[in-house]
Amino acid sequence: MIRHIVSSNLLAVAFGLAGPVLAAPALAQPDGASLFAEHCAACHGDTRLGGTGPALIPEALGRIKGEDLSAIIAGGRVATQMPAFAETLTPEDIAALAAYIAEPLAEPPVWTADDIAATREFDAGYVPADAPVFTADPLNITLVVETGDHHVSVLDGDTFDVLDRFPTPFAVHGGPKFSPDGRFVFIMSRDGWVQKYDIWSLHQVGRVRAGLNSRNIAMSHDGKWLAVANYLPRTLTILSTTDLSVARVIDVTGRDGTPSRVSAVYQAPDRKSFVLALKDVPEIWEVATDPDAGPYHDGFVHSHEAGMEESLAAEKGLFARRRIMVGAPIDDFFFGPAYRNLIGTNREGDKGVVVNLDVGREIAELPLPGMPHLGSGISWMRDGRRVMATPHLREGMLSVIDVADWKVIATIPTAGPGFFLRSHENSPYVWADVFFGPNKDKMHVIDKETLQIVKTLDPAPGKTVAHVEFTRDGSHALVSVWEDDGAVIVYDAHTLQEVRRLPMRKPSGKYNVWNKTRFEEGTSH
Ligand code: DHE
Repeated sequence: MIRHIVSSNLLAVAFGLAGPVLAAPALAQPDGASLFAEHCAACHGDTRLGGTGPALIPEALGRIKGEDLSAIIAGGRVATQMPAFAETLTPEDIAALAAYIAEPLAEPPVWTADDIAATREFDAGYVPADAPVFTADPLNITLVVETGDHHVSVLDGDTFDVLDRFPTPFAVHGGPKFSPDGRFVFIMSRDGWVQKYDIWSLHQVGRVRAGLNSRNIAMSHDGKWLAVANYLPRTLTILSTTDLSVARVIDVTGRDGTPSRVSAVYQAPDRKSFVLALKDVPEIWEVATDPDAGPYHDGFVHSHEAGMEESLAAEKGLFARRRIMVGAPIDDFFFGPAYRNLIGTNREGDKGVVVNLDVGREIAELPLPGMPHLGSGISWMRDGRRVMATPHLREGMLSVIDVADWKVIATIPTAGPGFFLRSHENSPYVWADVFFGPNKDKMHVIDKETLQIVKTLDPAPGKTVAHVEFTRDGSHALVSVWEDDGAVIVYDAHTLQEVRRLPMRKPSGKYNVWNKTRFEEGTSH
């Protein structure tokens, strides 16, 4: 409004319409907040926390910055309802809007159990099938998350036919989590929506918004509970998997009272617990998913090393919480055998810290420079000893660690920093992508015994090639061409020859029901 007054004054002056000659007023700067209210709030919410469109806050916009944000506002987003504003807004308006949505929210948002419950929605047309509505092996189904147009394709793992393709919430991140019987899958978006889908019926069951900005989800050992790790608000939401109702919202606050984001939550089935790392305070939490879960029973040993003692939650029972104090906040982590230890990385990404979950303290430290991506770690038996490997987000190498003594036994140079690793018990190879840099189109295949690269695949020159998943029996490996007009390439996992190429819209992760529900040893979490 102010801008319109200014422009009519200027016009009047320019054309000599006004009586007395006025000094030209200073040009008003476009106001991002008013522009947002006028043009964006209807879809993205008055509070910027999302509506029919996604949340527009720095936590959600992540890696989209400055000019890129302006370009999206100006040009719109293909295949979404986001229109182009280049015709309606000036470049200055667009820049002001981009700056406004990149600003953090003034106050931390509140999102209570009641708010969550109010978002629950179920598909009226959903009728649970008594048996799979398809003839394919239900345990060899592979889901492909297509982030290009926010869909998931349901693949028959034997024929590679697409059985269904369904819409997901905007910007799915992290691995979907299956119920232990492999029938249902839960999918999370960065805006905190959790979607439940029935694989047997090939039908969505419903959705709920469990957080406002979320990291990942974890399924409890018995399939009853789903934990949602949130950045906003600072909470861990626990949902009932049956009906997506809220079982508990746990405030994530350090022992000293500092609220914290959750770096990641994973299930520790052998311990009947969820284990989560806190991003802003030096604590790891263990939350019982069974009233009699191991660490919570009487007589559990306390250790009292300065600054690293563990404490048992005063309460016992379902969702009882235990804090483990560590030296520094942990960003992401990977479990050792039998879930006794975890190896985490610090936020600086230059070392690994091993925390023993039984005694509740750090037991080892190892050099892991270059931002190890431990959430993508995998483990296998090599020459009679269990090893784990992790890629590094900032260096072109893989670290291979002996998990008995937590020593780095090998460093495998790669053609650039990678994001994901995968193998299978029946495969002699580890597949490692090169996600970043000029060699992003390469995929290394590495011998699990010799730790040598045996082949480097280059299936789509110039395009990002990343993330691998195996079929149930390990006979085939599925690789993403991570582009909007991308593909999933099916390889014979032994001959390393291409068998099939399925067109997909920016396929990111792929998840095989068997490998995920049976904790197949070549898969991460
Ligand atoms: Fe992810 C998994 C964290 C950026 C695609 N990512 C995970 C997990 C964590 C994590 C903790 C494990 C969750 C699980 O599966 O339960 N990711 C982070 C980050 O901290 C980081 C570096 C910064 C961020 O923006 O959050 C990050 N991740 C990305 C991307 O930029 C990727 C490539 C594209 C995207 O979708 O945003 C990406 N992350 C993925 C995928 C998985 C994942 C596909 C699941 C891999 C799997 O095989 O399980």
